[in-house]
Amino acid sequence: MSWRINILGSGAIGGLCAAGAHKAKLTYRCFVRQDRNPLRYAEGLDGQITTLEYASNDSYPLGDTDLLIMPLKAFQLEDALRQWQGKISLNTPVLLLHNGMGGVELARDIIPDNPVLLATTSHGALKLNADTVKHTGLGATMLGMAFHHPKAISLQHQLTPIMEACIGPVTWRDDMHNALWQKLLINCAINPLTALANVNNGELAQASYRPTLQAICEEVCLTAQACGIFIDAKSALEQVLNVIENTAENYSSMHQDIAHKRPTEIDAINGYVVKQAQKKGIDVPVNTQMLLAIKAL
Ligand code: KPL
Repeated sequence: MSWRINILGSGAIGGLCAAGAHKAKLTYRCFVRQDRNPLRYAEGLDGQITTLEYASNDSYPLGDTDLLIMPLKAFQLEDALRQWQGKISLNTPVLLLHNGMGGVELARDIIPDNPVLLATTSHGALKLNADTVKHTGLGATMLGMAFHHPKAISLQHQLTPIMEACIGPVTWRDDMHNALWQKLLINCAINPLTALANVNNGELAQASYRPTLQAICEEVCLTAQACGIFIDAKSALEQVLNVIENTAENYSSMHQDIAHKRPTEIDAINGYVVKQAQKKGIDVPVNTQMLLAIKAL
């Protein structure tokens, strides 16, 4: 059975997925909204340029062996899910790939019968201009089910190799929610600080940022624990420092959004932590400060 991969949007991570599918000779097409330019080129870590395939601005019905990948911003997801909900069969797997939280709740609400997968990636990517994306840092991707589905095991076997080609290396996680909280922690620490200070990720290795990074990690860990997810604060800070080192040359997605005057994902990142903390009666002053400072920009 040959899968057709459908990639939504014109974002940097979607561009990486398309380039990976192209190089592996998989069948894929990219869809963008009517008013948006499609991505045309992807520059690999080795400098090699891939010319991407592009379907059209018109979405068309997707069947059971069409994988729909949604590498969108968290705030674009609701509209996109509503737009595609009538165009996909109930068996079409939908893969959410965004920073921050909130996608699972939307998918459960809008496409409750479809198999929904979640992915989170630490690959770095940058849009050089409207039609070119550049792979800026080698990362890894975690993949798992968003919620229970009877076909979960066969989907794991079918879709892991596909995603491996698109944006590997891929690790399948049965505890995807833990993985998402770990990525949330990294985004809470790196994204607002780089955007506010107008620096690349590597700058955050300076000692002056350490107390803020540590406070963010501690607050996120406390909130995660109250939500039933255990992340140790010490290893959390170590993880953040590792990502800072491995993506030192990258500008975070929030830095890029602020620099291009685009809406940010702050509500799904630090905003999500602040909301969960409020529900649990936990004080998270540094995450609140990040949220307010980014909103004020
Ligand atoms: O996910 C990222 C982002 O920029 O959104 C990190 C891991 C921080 C890499 O820049």
